[in-house]
Amino acid sequence: MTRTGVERSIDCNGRPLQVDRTVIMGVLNVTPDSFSDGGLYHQLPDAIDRAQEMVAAGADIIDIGGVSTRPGAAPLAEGEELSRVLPAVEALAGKISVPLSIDTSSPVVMRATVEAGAGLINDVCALQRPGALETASELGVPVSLMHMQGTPETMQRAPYYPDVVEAVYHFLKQRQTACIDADMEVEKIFLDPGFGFGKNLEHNRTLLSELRVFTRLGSKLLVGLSRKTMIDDLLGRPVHRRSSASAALALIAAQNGAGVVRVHDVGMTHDAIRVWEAVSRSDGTTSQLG
Ligand code: 7PJ
Repeated sequence: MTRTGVERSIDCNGRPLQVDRTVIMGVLNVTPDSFSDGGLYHQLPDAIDRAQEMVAAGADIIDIGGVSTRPGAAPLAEGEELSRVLPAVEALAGKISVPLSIDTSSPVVMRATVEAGAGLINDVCALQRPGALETASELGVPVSLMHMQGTPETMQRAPYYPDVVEAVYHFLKQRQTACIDADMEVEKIFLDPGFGFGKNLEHNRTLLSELRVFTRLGSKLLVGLSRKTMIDDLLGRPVHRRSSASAALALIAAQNGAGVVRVHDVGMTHDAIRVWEAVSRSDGTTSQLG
């Protein structure tokens, strides 16, 4: 049962993604140098186990990334990126039931992974690399466009905005328009303010509290706050002790209009969000969460 009684889903390369409730996107890093899980899932069997564990815990989609975008990270050659992510996509496409998302900015990686079964392109560069927009449009899968100020190498040096909400809104609108002009459907575009990507604590706090403003753009919002430095700024927590705060931030984001939350701690986030959804049903009934 859903609030409207009608199931709404979008097609992700043959797999449906149900979007009439908050979508929980589980993060699968296949990088040897991830800041949040330190290369734990770099080996293929470990990556497969981790993805299956996240699906069992309630993930609606798995986001596979092969490039570290942590502050200060250097760019990576396309071939190296592909050799990390393609085996994971190939292995998982046949093994898990939920759609796979690919966290990449490279058109070569987009094409190879979508051909191998990936169903969503999550690009932290918002399809600005040469050829990325055309490739994504041709592949026809949903896309996520993220705002970033600078590059991962430089973005946290001294982020500055006259008005952070205005700057991010303007950028997302412009990238959304570019996608629509390239024949993409607005329902297949997700927009992401890019927490921590060239933003200080005050910028992140403002974007989170004003998040609902971005829903005016008419696309679903995707938000990643999980285990980010913002939590260290607020509570003084090393990365392995940021789970509860991450679940709280995901819930706040969902309550402020996020349609998709990108998280590492799937079980905790799933329970927090599904309980909120169940008790806030507009028809006044509660449902069994199961
Ligand atoms: C994000 C992402 C995010 C989207 C990363 C990390 C760094 N993709 N990829 N949004 N973050 N769309 O997980 O902390 O916030 S990598």
